[in-house]
Order: sequence, then structure tokens, then C-alpha cells
Amino acid sequence: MSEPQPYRAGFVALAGRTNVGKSTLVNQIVGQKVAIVTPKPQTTRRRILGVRTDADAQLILIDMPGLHEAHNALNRRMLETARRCIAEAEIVVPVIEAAESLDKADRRVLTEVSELNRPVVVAINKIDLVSRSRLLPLAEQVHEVLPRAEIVPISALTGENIEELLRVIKPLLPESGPLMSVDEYTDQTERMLAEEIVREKLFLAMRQEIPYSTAVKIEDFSDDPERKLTRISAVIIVERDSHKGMVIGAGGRMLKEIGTQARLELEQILGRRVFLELHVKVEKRWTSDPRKLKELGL
Ligand SMILES: Nc1nc2c(ncn2[C@@H]2O[C@H](COP(=O)(O)OP(=O)(O)O)[C@@H](O)[C@H]2O)c(=O)[nH]1
Ligand SMILES: [Mg+2]
Repeated sequence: MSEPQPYRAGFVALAGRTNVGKSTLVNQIVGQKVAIVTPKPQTTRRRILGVRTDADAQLILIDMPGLHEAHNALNRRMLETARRCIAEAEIVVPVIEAAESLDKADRRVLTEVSELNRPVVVAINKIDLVSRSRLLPLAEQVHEVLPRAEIVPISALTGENIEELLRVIKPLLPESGPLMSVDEYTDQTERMLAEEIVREKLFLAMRQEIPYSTAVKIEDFSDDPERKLTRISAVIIVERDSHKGMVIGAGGRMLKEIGTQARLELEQILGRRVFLELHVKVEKRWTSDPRKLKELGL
């Protein structure tokens, strides 16, 4: 009979440029929505933990902002956050996009990761969009930068090959009992989740560059047990008066739609009725103001 395998647990950082599907992958592995996802770059601003507890191992996944070039204080903070996340992880999983060849930004990420003295597993994501046979040249290019890393093609969206990714990662984790309570799946409070969900609906609703200069702050989050509902009041912060008008929309329709979408999802996540109130406030140049960023927890 074989020896029982020791339990393993540790921190796994998902690193990569923006929009490759890191947050989608965290949600897929955890089996719950812990991180918001949009087609827009730079959706994730903070470090978010997602926990997956299995019978043989516990993975604490670190979702983080993308590795990108920084042009303002917000971007610099996001980049610092990403680098700190990579530094604190036991295993680094660079996520890159399935394509014919390695994109410049992806190559930069792999090179940065290759300089760490840490086990690395490369996830080639979005394989639902390409045929597998065409991934060979890409895998070879990855192998040139990271000769010792295992490479696993996956689809974070459909879940394809995620079990294989976990099978490769688990033996690399240190021997340890679970680090987080087994019924926990994120380190975020309900208040933080509410903030993120409102921001997701805002990002999805707005076109062009406006999302990057908006933020959401929860001003009140209180349970009303008698009426079995949670009252949430949030402010959407924008940089310019013109942006305020666009977020509110003609006759207030845009803001109402964002509020409805956010409320419906929050009711589903929290499992109770939600009364959500949104308003919009202009804070000139908040994305360049370190003090404002700190106030917003960024
Ligand atoms: N087709 C496809 N799209 C994906 C996949 N994973 C993520 N996406 C999409 O890529 C976009 C960015 O995803 P997100 O998780 O926010 O990327 P992040 O910036 O790396 O966290 C979203 O529109 C996702 O729906 C995948 O495996 N296949
Ligand atoms: Mg993300």
C-alpha cells in the first residue's frame, strides 16, 4: 500500500499582463465569484485572495492587477501591488494568452518571473479561441524563457483543463495544514465585494476611457434584520464634471441601470434582499493624488 500523501497548502500568485484572464481563472478555481471580470484592461486594482480547499491541498490564489506600464499614481500603486503579490507567493503562475506567438507584454512578464527563484507553472489561457495544434510554437517560445517551468493550456472561461493545472500545481506547494478556514473562499468582506460589484457594472456600462478614472466607495452598509435586507449606499467617484453627466446618463437612466445590475448580483451573492443607493461625485485628479488613493484603499 502506498504511503498517505501529506497535506499541502500555500500561496499561488496569478501574474500576467492585464486582460489575460487572471480574475476569471481565480473565480473558476474557487468555484465562486471573488473577483470582478470585464473585457476592459486594468479592472483589478487590489490584491484579492481566493481559496480552494480540496481533500489533499489548499490553494490560496492571489489575484492582482496586471503587470503594465504606469503613467499615473493609480497605475503605479497597482503595479507595486502586483509586484508585492508575486513576492509573497510560494508558486507563481504567469498567465498568458493563447496566440500564434508570444506577445511583447507577455514576454516581459515571463522574463520578470524567470528572475525569481520560485516554482513556476505557465498557464496558456483562452484555448477555447484557438486550435491546440497551433499552440506548439507558443509553448516553445515560453520554454526558451522558462526552461524548467511546466506549461498547461487552459480555458479559464469554460473550465477546460483546470483540473490538470491543479494537478501540476499541488505537488509544488509546501507541506502544511490548511492556512485558512475550510469554509472561507475569500479574504474580502461583504462591503468590499459590494464595492467591486458596483465597479464591475460601472466598467461594463461605460465606454472608452472613463472607467479608468472612476472609483467606487461604500459609504454605508447596514443589515436590517427585521426587514431581512441590507442597505448599501455607494458613491461613484469621477475625475471630471463631464464624466459625471455620462455616468448619470440622460434622465438618470445610466446610473439606474448600473444600480439595478449591481443590486441583482449582490442579492444573489449575499443571499438576501439589497437596497442599493448610488450617487456620483467629482474628485478632480484623484488618480494622481496619493492621499485620495489611500482613502480609497488603493
Ligand atoms: N474566450 C475566453 N475569454 C476569456 C477567458 N478567460 C478570460 N476571458 C475574458 O477575458 C477578459 C478579461 O478577463 P479578466 O479575468 O478580467 O482578465 P484579467 O485582467 O487578467 O483579470 C474578460 O472579458 C473575460 O471574459 C478564456 O479562457 N476564454
Ligand atoms: Mg483581473
